[in-house]
Amino acid sequence: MAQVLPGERELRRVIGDGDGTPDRELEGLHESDLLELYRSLVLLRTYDERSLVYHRQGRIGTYAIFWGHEAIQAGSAYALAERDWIFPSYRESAIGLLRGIPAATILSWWRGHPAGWWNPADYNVASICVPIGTHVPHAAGLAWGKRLKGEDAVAIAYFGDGATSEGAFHEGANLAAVMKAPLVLLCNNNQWAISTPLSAQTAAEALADKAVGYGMPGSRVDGGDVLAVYEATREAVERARAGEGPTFVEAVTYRVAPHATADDPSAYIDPERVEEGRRNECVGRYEGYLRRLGVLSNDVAKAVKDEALELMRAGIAVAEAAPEPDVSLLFDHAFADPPASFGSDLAELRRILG
Ligand SMILES: Cc1ncc(C[n+]2csc(CCOP(=O)(O)OP(=O)(O)O)c2C)c(N)n1
Ligand SMILES: [Mg+2]
Repeated sequence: MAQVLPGERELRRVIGDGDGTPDRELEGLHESDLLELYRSLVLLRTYDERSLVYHRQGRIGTYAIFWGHEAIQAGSAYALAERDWIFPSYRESAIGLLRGIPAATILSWWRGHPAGWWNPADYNVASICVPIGTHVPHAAGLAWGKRLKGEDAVAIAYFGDGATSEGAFHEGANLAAVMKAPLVLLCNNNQWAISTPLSAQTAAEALADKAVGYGMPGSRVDGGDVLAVYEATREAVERARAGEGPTFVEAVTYRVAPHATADDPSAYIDPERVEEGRRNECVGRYEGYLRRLGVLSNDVAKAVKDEALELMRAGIAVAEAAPEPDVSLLFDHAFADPPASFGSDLAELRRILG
């Protein structure tokens, strides 16, 4: 386990560059695991690329693009067991696909339709969190609760570089460390919080340094290297399950897409740095690794892509076929015991909507 101390800045990598830097092989990962990870990466990439198209066609609303972040999401999720809980931010909106949440459900969420709701307990995937960092204490609390109940489930919370400046991040990280909650703090450091660069976000040299202040280990990995993310998360999960408490994993990448479909980064971003990031994107890097190992053929690559495209075609069709929601849905799922006023509130709403 890497204990990041000030001065240690090396990013952990498994995938080489196919040239001077050699590939490593990870113990315990078989060919079937490597291909499963590939499927996850391609599924997320396809979800993201199709979503951008659906947005432009007016079929979903504003959408937070995660192109280039797939390795962080697929690599870390693969290190979890089914009983472990995922707390996504809007940047990981589709991570539930890897737990069997239908594409139609997530697309419905982006359509602002109540069919985008799911019961977190059905998948051990919490609701997508849009307020920055507010889910970190939720994840810490759930993890702590699991420990108190003697269950060995772990929670993982995903958040960005910008979230590390939020009070909620501090509260969640501190509580988890003091209580030895089995939590993985997975920071997607894409070096931007909308238009705020990392240099204006923090005076820390590395975000992983923050772990030291909470008394937990931190590791720093190449966020474009799905296997490095997997390895670091696997170690963090083992540590959490062994009762040793939380770990901070900083996955370093670069946001090469707009923050969201409503953003125009040309006002603030360096186009050459974006080009470099696009050339070095994570799905292609992993494909290169698998081909060097002789594990991936053109036929398999095509079948995996076709399957993902079909899932999206079917998903958007189901989402678009959902009937207009009844306004009573606004009141469902909010309270176990709804207050008496709900009846008259709903009647009022129906009267206004005609
Ligand atoms: C509490 C709160 N404050 C402000 C915002 C507006 N906001 C939306 S995204 C964002 C930037 C977050 O950046 P980062 O944490 O780095 O995540 P990224 O979007 O890069 O994945 C901000 C400030 C918000 N959603 N919630
Ligand atoms: Mg960011």
